Amino acid sequence: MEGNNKTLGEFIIENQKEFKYSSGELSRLFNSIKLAAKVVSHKVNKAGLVDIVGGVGEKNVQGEDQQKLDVYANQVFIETIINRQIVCGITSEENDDFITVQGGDNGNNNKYILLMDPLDGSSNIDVNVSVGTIFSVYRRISPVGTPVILEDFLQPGINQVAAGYVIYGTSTMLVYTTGHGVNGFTLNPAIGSFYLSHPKIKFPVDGSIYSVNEGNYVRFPQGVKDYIKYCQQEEGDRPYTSRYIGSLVSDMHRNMLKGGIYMYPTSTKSRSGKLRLLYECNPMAFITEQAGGKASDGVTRIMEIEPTSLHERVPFYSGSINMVEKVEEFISKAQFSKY
Ligand code: P6P
Repeated sequence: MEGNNKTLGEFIIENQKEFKYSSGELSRLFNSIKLAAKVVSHKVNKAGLVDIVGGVGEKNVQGEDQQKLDVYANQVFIETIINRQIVCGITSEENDDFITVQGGDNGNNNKYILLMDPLDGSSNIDVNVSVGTIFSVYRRISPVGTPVILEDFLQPGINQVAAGYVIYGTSTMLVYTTGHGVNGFTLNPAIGSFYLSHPKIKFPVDGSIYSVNEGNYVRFPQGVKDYIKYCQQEEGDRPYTSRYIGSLVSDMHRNMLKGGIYMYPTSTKSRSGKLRLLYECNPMAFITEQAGGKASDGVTRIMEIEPTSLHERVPFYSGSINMVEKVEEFISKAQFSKY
């Protein structure tokens, strides 16, 4: 305890029973994520001083320049998770295919799989803007004791057993859910422990912040253009405030605390949108819904989308329920008026 704030470890033990199917597995899982987050946080906070900023000259499966910290964070999370004997497979934004975690000589008895974006928003790294790690956990569907298969990773978001993010900002925070609400823990770097700083986070039902890359305005669907113009009208509590950091974890974290909507629509430049369903949209949707918000692709609930490939992209609208329903209304009207 620090003051009257319990540590992440104490909180997990107290809430162990909430993690269904667990036999101490939640603790082991989160202990590995906690450790990896501390190691990456240390490196991120020294990025300007140590030669780990900038690209490595490689491109990841998304065709994006891999930043050195991307590669580093990916390695740290993968190695830490594998060493804890808790998962049978891992999917990462940085890896083309999923990683099979070898079990002991009797095959792999681990029951969980992890999907992650090890360092989201990495283009912000060398300009000293907050970045984050996003993770999502499922129970495997293939038989325990056999190698993990692709279908284990292609489950809809409603099957998630845990999801969370680490935000490497002015302070490092771990925010997660196991389906019983959302809690935030802040790292005290002097001690190396995460302390419960944001218990039972709730998305305000309404908000006045909209987060979207307005540089793509001309490429957006008509309904999205109509909603953005609605946000900019002088009426009632509008115009709203436009806040867009270009780092999903940072934009979503701020909007969850203050009220707002994050949008990454389809556009004539990215027909399916940009964000990846499995390790960005689903975990952020789980957290959003557990905090009382809403997350959709503009029409369908994100967590009910049936995935078809590891790195598939979907349009993403997530945040205060009234704001998401408003943009869905504009999208529906524009679709309807087209015929
Ligand atoms: P754009 C970072 O690359 C990311 O995946 C999200 O973190 C962020 O919100 C978005 O892409 C920014 O994309 O096209 O607006 O620069």
